[in-house]
Amino acid sequence: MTAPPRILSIAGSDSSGGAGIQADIKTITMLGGYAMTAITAVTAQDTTGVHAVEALSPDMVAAQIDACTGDIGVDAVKIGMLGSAEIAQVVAEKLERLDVSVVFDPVMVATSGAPLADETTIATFARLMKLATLTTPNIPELAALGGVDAVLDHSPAVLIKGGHEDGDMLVDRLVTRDGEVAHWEGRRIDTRHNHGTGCTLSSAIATCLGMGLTLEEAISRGREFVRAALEAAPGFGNGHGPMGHQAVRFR
Ligand code: PXL
Repeated sequence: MTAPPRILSIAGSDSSGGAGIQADIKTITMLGGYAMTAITAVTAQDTTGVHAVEALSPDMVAAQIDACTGDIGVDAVKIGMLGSAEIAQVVAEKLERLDVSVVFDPVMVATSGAPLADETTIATFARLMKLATLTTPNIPELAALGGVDAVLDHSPAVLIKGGHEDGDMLVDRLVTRDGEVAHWEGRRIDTRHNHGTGCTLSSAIATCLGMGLTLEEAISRGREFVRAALEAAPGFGNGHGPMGHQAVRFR
């Protein structure tokens, strides 16, 4: 048995289990990775919305990162919800000293529409994009970051996720400073149970990068994982329900 890739998710906790840290642990585990976490904030939420948010102290986030990197070690990192600008700065400080693949999901709002990052936190994203291997905005996030050229000023690669576009066929595009490198087209999976898709995709890509796959291979596999988990959504809750990570068997 070969050792699993060690994946660190730096993200917020979603009590309902569909997004955030919980989605990341399920994704990393189902893909054969070893999941570790640095929790930035705790949310009380269900499939209908976010009812309360409490960020941890920056020191506590730093201590979690140090504990993981110092003992077990890390092969790849996923960054999701940051909780505060101070936490974002501490995360950047820690990761700037690590030489591993980093997938940065610039989380701004929850699937339910609740804000998960304030203006001052979003202002720190340039520093995180700089250290990221890949930044994975959806269309509204890309607009808030100033468009693809603005993102590429900082991040070497951006995956523009087309899930918020209209129409039946959706396209995700991988763009670097050399232009579009690859794109993936897929038929829309028509479901309201799409909570946690962004978290799941970014942690799946991080896991695959940690296994040594190329960026394009990692994105392909990550997309397949998200689509399979969407198809397997159990239909829980009255709002945007969770995906079915537990049902995806790839190996
Ligand atoms: O998908 C964005 C996201 C990130 N992090 C947490 C979330 C969500 C969406 O609901 O709850 C903790």
